[in-house]
Amino acid sequence: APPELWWKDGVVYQIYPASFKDGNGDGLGDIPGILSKVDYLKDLGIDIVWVSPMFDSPQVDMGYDISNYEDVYPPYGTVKDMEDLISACHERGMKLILDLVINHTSDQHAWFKESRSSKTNPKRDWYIWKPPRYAEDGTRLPPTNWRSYFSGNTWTYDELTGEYYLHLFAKEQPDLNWENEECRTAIYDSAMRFWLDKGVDGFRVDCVNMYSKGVSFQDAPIINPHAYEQPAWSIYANGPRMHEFLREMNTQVLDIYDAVTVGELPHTPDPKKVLDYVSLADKQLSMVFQFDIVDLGQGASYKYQYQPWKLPQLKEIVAKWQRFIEGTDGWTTAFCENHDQGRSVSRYASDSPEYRVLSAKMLAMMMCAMTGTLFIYQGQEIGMINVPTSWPIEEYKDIESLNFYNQIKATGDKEALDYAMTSIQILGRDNARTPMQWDDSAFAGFTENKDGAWMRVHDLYPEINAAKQMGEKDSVLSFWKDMIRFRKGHREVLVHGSFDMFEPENEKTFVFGKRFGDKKALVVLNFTSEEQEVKLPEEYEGLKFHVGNYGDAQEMEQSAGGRKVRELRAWEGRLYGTW
Ligand code: TEU
Repeated sequence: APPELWWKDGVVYQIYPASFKDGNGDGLGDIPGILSKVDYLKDLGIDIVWVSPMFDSPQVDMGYDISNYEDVYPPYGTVKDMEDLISACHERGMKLILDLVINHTSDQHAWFKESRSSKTNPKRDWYIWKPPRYAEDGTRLPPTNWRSYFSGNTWTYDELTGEYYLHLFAKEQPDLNWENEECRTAIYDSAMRFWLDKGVDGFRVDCVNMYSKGVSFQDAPIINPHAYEQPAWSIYANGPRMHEFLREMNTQVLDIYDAVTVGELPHTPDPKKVLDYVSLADKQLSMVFQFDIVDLGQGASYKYQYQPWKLPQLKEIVAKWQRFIEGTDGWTTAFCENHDQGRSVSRYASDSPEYRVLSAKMLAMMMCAMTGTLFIYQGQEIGMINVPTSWPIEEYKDIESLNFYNQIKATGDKEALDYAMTSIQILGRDNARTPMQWDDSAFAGFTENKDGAWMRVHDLYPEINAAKQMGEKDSVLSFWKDMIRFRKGHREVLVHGSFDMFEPENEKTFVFGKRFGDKKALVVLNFTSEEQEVKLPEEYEGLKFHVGNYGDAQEMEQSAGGRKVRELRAWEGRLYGTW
């Protein structure tokens, strides 16, 4: 790839600072903790480290509520620690990217404090303020009926000036007004140039399609007749000036630093619309996270209303976002975990004691064979799984899960509450936020604090931990390491190849091929706990076996001879190539 596209072949590792590694024994992860694990990341084969928000913050939403872009949350460390981390990554040939959270700030940010102080404050217009509406009987109503991501209305009334301010997330996360040019300029300076000047290589851009809300602020259509607040993303996402804003951000900042960006792009199922963000010629974003794969199983209007799904749905999603760049100048991403999602082994495969290791390796094989920049979330490389279903709601910390749980609890509907809890157990964000399991010492070696970690450590840490897996050739960690190396060794076909899917309707197995020039790779995966037969597709005949997640796959292949059918065991995956 040309040098400016270094990020296409990169393997990215996402760090969630609170839960990665505690360096000072206070029970909370921190930047010195990350520094102590930089060699671990290098050894895994990581090219780009993405650190989730470590900026100063009241932590209402785990740092996605920033009170000062130019400082670090003191329990995580200092700006100097970040400079050391940037150097440590660069010294090892790795890049570092930060989270860019610029749809909103914390209500404790100096900008918002000024904005709310009076209607005539120069920063009043930096946030979105609107007068109340009134019902016929005189009741005061918010400007729109929009439901916030964290339950309740997106508008909070401020007594001091008698107006409402907008917040798509928590009321402590007021939305910035991107229509205001001064505000945009301040964002570019404070959230971006400040860190780019220190050497960071780019950003994961939070909520990248929500900055342009339009100007009409109309009510959302009523989907749930039992509530006032309605899901409103169809109104505020992908607004009219979105691309204009991103082009401006690119020309004024990103392009000058050759910075990479990966935008978070929820609510955008149309490939043409996604391409509008990532077309290289249009100079907006390098790539995005399209949400279909992580939305699988979520309720249509409420995330935590789990909907069972079947394998053809997953396959169609994968195929769609593998293929959407073909014949274009856009780029795609391969990911199935992050800090907002349940663990992939639990969601897409099996986390039962017999199958979780096989499942984790099978998913690793699938991910490492995908076209696009590959993203791994901390703990995915050791096959961490969702929190045990025996944990009561009191162990959960996330504002999104807790607010939804309490909203349902208030209705007194026991059945609905059970359903919410089951859904949170599968999809809840806390599943990804339990402390990283480093070894089998107390609190998984995450912290030396005698009172433990800020969030309960997963009960299975004596079995699922990095130190144990480091020493085992057939562990999930070793498998990931080998797979990453394999992916890099065959980068054309695996990272850049075109995608073929076979038997899209098959509910048990996933068979896909990759092509680049004369080179082909074939991946066959069994997504069940029973034996399944797969037919090797004619177009991919005569390939050589290269990787399997069962130790004896090579022997099985030899005894298969020239046959065109394979018996795959529970959660078995095999990869073949023309080379
Ligand atoms: O998430 C924004 C987002 O689009 C939501 O879908 C999000 O995935 C959340 O789970 C709601 O269901 C980003 C961050 O990734 C998330 O952690 C933050 O809470 C949010 O922005 C606000 O900054």
